[in-house]
Amino acid sequence: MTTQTIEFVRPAPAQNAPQRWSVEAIKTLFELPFADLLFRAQQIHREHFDPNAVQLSTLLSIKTGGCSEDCGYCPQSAFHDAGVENRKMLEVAAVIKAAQAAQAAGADRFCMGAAWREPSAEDMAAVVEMVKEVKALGMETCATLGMLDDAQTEQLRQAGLDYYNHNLDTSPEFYGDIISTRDYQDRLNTLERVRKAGMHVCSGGIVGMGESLIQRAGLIAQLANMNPYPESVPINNLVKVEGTPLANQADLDPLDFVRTIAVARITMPTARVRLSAGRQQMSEAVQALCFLAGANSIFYGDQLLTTGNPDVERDRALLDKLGMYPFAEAH
Ligand code: SAM
Ligand code: DTB
Ligand code: SF4
Repeated sequence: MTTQTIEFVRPAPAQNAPQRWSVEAIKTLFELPFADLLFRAQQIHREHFDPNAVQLSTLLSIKTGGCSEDCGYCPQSAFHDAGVENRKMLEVAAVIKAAQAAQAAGADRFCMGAAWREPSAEDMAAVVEMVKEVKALGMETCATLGMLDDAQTEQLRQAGLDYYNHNLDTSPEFYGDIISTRDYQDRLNTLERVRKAGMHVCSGGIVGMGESLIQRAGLIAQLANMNPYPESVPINNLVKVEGTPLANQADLDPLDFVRTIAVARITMPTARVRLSAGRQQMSEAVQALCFLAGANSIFYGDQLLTTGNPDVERDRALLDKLGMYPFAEAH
């Protein structure tokens, strides 16, 4: 796989028309008859993408556990007792080895995640080295390290970081029910810095945390109304981890998850919409509906950060069964 191939499959930066989505208009999309919603999403998907191609992104937790934030869903928060140890940051060599293995298995993007509120100067020196070396392998690079200041954003850009992931997670109205240690505006500020520095923005959220329909619509409105909207939009289904405050949250109806993917596709036509956390708990039929609804990216590899993900063989078998293929292997 060459860098050139990866450049070719990357979608054009989102140059969205100055169309603003009201939360009400998005709620109306959610309430469409299921077939009408999926038809509309599929039409838009086909206008912008090969509908049978999917982007494969492998995640690696480069610093696990002991996080100073209190995000109610997260097993890595030091506020919860989810049995996740506070580990040291991985060595650069271990990260590169994992990236090479991911590339050999067919991943085209490698995302390095850290359980930090924000990186320290010392952390940044190691991450810069990781980004440079993963980039040199010819993979797309992504990192998710918490909040960034201007200097850190610039350091990452210069190291060759293609995408920065920082999720809004939910709507502004529901946010305070889930996280108290930093506010919504902090997240918007980090995303703005990433955008200004010229990196691609990866931002999405989690559904199934007990949000109302209007709050779910509110998350999509926040994302879709960014100008430009994120190039990459991960939609996570809450992974309920024992020991976190959301461990006993009621299951989201899987069809409501599919609807969220469809609404993301309709409101952000050229974004990679990633069917993200929660796939291990999802049937193949629901995953197939997500692809039909416009999802065209998945996390690939048997581990997310601290929780499981379908293994590579199982995902390859599912893609084969659906006549789908990785973007990087298209044409
Ligand atoms: N610490 C950094 C931050 O929060 O920005 C980066 C890593 S953090 C684990 C990245 C994202 O993972 C969160 O914003 C959240 O959307 C997602 N996430 C964490 N725990 C999850 C869970 N149990 N279920 C679904 N998504 C989860
Ligand atoms: C994203 O939106 N989801 C990923 C990635 N970006 C960093 C993380 C999912 C984490 C699921 C829980 C865990 O494995 O700890
Ligand atoms: Fe920390 Fe990120 Fe988990 Fe929040 S989501 S507790 S910031 S690792």
